[in-house]
Amino acid sequence: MDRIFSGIQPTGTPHLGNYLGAIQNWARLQEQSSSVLYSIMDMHSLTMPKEPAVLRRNILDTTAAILACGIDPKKCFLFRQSLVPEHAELAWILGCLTNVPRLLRLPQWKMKCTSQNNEGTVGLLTYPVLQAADILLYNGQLSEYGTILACGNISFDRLKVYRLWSTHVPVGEDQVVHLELAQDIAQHFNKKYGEFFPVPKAILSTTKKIKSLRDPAVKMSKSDPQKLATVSVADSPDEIVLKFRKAVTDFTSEVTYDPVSRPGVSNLVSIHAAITGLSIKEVLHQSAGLDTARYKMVVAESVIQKFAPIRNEIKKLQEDKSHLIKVLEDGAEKAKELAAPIYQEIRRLVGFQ
Ligand code: AQP
Repeated sequence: MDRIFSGIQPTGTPHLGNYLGAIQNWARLQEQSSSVLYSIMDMHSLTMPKEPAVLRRNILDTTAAILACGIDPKKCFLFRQSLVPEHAELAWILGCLTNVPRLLRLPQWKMKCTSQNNEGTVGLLTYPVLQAADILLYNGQLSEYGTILACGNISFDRLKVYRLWSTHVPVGEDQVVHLELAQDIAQHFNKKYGEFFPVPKAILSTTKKIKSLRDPAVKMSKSDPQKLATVSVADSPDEIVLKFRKAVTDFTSEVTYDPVSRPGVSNLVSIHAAITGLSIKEVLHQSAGLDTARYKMVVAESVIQKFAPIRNEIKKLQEDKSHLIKVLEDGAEKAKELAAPIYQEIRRLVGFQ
């Protein structure tokens, strides 16, 4: 049986990149397995410190946005990471199996550490180990002891049933190295303590990284300080139009797709294709004859159409905070139920029990 695990950091309202690169895919995946876990990664978000009140608000805003995008708590377990402390406990165990030089080589460390003036924290260095724990916590081999069976005069001994969970993790390209680390850690654990973790597998999102509208050399990010760079799923039509109107392109007015020499306009084409479900070729065919100024408005309109119902739903959901809190708490209870037997077995294997 396959389990699916993925998460999002509550670092602000999700944006077009989060939607196209992750959440849209999550909505499809929740239909494909009865064991799907989506987590609001509040512990991860502390790697870039936030005021407590801001974090509290972001957790609920992210939850409202995810529900509004079609994630249904009846079809998946939607929970807040810190409500399941086994994530942190397992991260400690796995951290004791991970070499520091392996972490120092990860590209995200180098990039984020530079953005913190080369004074990265222990949390920033080791969060990929916490990511490994997030996945492996739901990925053990569960051993269940069935009841003693009697059949005629043949009695069976206690029946040992092994169920093998293999976890599939939907990831963007930039996260592949972190999933490889989780695979290595799982193998290291198995070598030291005996075969226990099936090695997790990546489901690569087909959507390429959506780039900043102000600088197509970098990805769209919640934490980008430039307000016009990021289109939030909760933006009004006027805000969306303004952001696309100001999107950085180049001096050629034709609409073409060439991410290397024309990154700005190619980003618009990628957004247009992903939001409408058309291929790049179909989008270019439809846009033949438009100049980039008019094309920006076509793309803006397609985003407005997609986000209008989501925006209305977010507003409704934000009015009932206690409902959002309950969704996350109920999800955490269910996630704990899945994690508990696996974590108990890990405790036994390492000698804590
Ligand atoms: N620009 C993007 N294009 C496509 N996919 C993206 N994702 C993030 N940005 C883009 C995918 O969204 C999921 C959740 O991301 P996250 O919030 O856990 O972390 P992140 O990648 O660090 O996202 P942000 O928006 O850039 O947040 P901040 O600014 O806080 O760091 C992931 O699957 C990610 O690949």
